[in-house]
Formats: sequence, structure tokens, C-alpha cells
Amino acid sequence: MVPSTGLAYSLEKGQFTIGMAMGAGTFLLASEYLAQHETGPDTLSSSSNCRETNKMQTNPRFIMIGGFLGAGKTTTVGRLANHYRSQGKNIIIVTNDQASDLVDTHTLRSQGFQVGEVAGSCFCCNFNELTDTVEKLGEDQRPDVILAEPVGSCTDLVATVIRPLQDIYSQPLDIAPYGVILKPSHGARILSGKKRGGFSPQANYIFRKQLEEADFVLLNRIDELSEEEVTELTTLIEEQFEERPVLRISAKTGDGFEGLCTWLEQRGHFGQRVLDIDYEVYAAGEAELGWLNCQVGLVADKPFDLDQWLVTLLKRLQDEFDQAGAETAHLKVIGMSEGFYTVANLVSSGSEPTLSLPSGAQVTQAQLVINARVAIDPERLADRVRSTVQQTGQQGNVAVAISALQSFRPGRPVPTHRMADG
Ligand SMILES: Nc1nc2c(ncn2[C@@H]2O[C@H](COP(=O)(O)OP(=O)(O)OP(=O)(O)O)[C@@H](O)[C@H]2O)c(=O)[nH]1
Ligand SMILES: [Mg+2]
Repeated sequence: MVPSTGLAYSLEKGQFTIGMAMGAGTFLLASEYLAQHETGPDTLSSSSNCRETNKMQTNPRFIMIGGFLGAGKTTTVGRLANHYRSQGKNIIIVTNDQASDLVDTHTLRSQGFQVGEVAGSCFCCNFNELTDTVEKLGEDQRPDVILAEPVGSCTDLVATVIRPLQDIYSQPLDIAPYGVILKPSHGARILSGKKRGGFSPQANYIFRKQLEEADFVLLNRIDELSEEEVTELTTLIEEQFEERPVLRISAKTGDGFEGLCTWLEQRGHFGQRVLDIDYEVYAAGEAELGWLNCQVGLVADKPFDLDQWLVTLLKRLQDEFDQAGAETAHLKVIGMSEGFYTVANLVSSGSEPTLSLPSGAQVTQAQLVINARVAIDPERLADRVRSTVQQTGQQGNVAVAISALQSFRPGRPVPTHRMADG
């Protein structure tokens, strides 16, 4: 019998049972399932406890966490990095964006991690930059764990990143199963086929393809979801992407991370789901998004509340995009001032702007980095960001100066390698 795979989450106990549904309510531990099935040439290794260290591991463990824009990749990577750091492991993180000035890089560095940025194009189109960055970061001390966050509008990463790392890259890496985060706000609309999904069918195509190539799916933000919503989303994933175990997590609270760590320790025949993908549709989906990265300096005579300033800015931008009928994929801003860091995010047009990292700081100057990924023409996006930043400054008696601004549509993806066979 081919089991339908899944992870049971006990809301009562608030715990995960990693298991594969065998059809009659029986669950096997993931390690037991893998031991009974073809798992490839590698030996199976599983720890039932997130805190255990695998002493047999010699090559750096490469963990890539995928998922759509604003799904929770950076939050998950930060939490995993903290976990591995607490085990005494040496960690490096690689972030990725279509342009420089990435909020995520600053956010993860503010947590004390060693972070390298692949900027200018995605990992798949800049594979050598990914490996160069890993090597450079590992020059002083060999990493035990490499955490990589790809661009949230990217897919086909198994064929263009994981398999080339496994088969071509000269340095041996120990590649973890590939987990992709499902973003509930857009996922519920896209997977249920509701008309107002927010994005075009081409962008929805990317969202689906990301899940299709996953070894397992992370249903994130369970801290905000009702039990019914969790069940509904899990069912949608299981129906549409068979044999992808679904782990329910909250990257915010850490709920479910023990199960995630256990999954990430599995060894076997992972990273093999090479997509059958239409690059025309993929390129059109990416090009639907206006992309903006900019830097802004703030100066005031009197101290102002940095957290409040950023939330006000995002609320105003949200209103602007609503008026333009443009869906937000992710709008994020980091404010930095004398050792204080504030991060504010808006993950969809229907959400509220939130502070993912409040600083509580009263400041008279700050540097901001704004990253916006919105389904709007990039010129209009830039105009609206410029004018909204200025207005927010004027009303709060803060002088603003935009020092760098890039806005564009992502270009057609042209992978360095694409390994579809075998
Ligand atoms: N409530 C809640 N918020 C979350 C959770 N995970 C992430 N977030 C928030 O969602 C927003 C986006 O999270 P990120 O980790 O930046 O998402 P991302 O996938 O890295 O986004 P991009 O890099 O832009 O694609 C932030 O405000 C996070 O604090 C979660 O489990 N629960
Ligand atoms: Mg991120």
C-alpha cells in the first residue's frame, strides 16, 4: 500500500507526531517509514530529539528553505540558526535577492549571524556566486550548517540548485530534505482556486510549483490559524501535492520546530522532485511583480518612535497599493539606529502591518532599508514609495533623504545549470 503521507499535529498536546498516515489512522515515525522504504544509497540517520547532535556528520549540512514571498523563510532560518548555534555548531547563512540592499541580510546579521548575500539574481541563475559565497564565509572556520534562503518568487530549485550541488559542485555537501513553506494568506486563496487570489494565474503557477518540488511542506503561522483553517489547508496541500508530508509550524513562536529539526536530520533520496515546468509562464509570473529596494536616511530635531514610524509608513503604503488595486506579496522595512533594529512587514494586502522586530527605540536619526514586492508596475511602485516616504516624514517632522533606489521587474530566469535527468 502506498501511504498518504502527512504529519499529525495534536492541537490538544501542542506537539507534533511525525508520521505517515497508513490509511487506518496508524502513524509511523518518519524514521520508521524511511527505514521501510527505498531511501537511496545514504544511510538513514534520524534523531528523535532536536537537541541531539549527529556525530557522524562530517560534510557541512546544506539546508535550503523555500517558499513564496513573505512566507516566513527568514524567520524560520533565523530560528533554525539559533537552534544550531545553541548546539555549538558553526553556521553560515546565505540570503538572496534580485538586487542589493536586502532587509533579510540586515535582519539576520542583527541577530549576530554570519550572513552572505547573493544579490543581482536568484541562486539558480547565479549558482557560482552561491558557491563562492559559501566558500568565502567558510574561509575562517568550516561551517557545520549552511542555511540558504532563495528568492521567494523562485522555483525549479531542485533542478537548478540542489542537484547541481549534489552532482557538480566540487565540495561535498550533506544536503538536507528540501522544505517549502506555505504562506496561508495567499495559499488559502490560490490552492482553493478562489477567483480573487490576488495575483495572476502565472504568479499562482510559481506558488504551486514551489510546493510541487518540495520534499515536505511547512504550513506556517499556525499561531494565527484556527483548527479548522489548519485542517483545511493541510487537506488542500495533501490533495494537490501527494506524498509531501505537511509539518505545521509557527516560525514566530517556535511551535513545531522540534518536528522540523527532526525532518531536517533525515538522510535519504531527497531533492529529487525535478519539475516539469514552463519557463514562459514562470517568467511571466515573476515579471508581474514590481520589485523595489531602497535606502532612506531619517533625521529629526526631537526623538521619535522608530517602531511607530515604520508601522505608519507601511500602513500608508498599504493604502496606496489598495487604491492602485495592487496586491502586496511582501513589503518589509528595517530601521537601524545606534545598535537598535526595528523590522516591520506587510505580507498581503488584506493583512495588517506588523512589527516582527520592535526596538522600542526613540531616535533622532535612523537608516532604513525598504524592500517591496508588489503586483504593480515598477515605476508606479517607485513613485508611490518616494511620495509616501516624504509625506510620512513631513507629518512626523522627520527629514527624509532617499539615498538609493532600484525598482524593476525581475528578468527571465536563465539557470546556470539545469539537471533534469537521472
Ligand atoms: N504570526 C506569525 N507571523 C509570522 C510567522 N512566520 C513569519 N511571520 C511574519 O511574517 C512576515 C514575513 O516573514 P519573513 O520570514 O520575512 O518571510 P520571508 O519568506 O523571508 O519573506 P521574503 O524574504 O520577502 O520572501 C514577518 O512579519 C514575520 O514576523 C508565524 O509563524 N506567525
Ligand atoms: Mg526573507
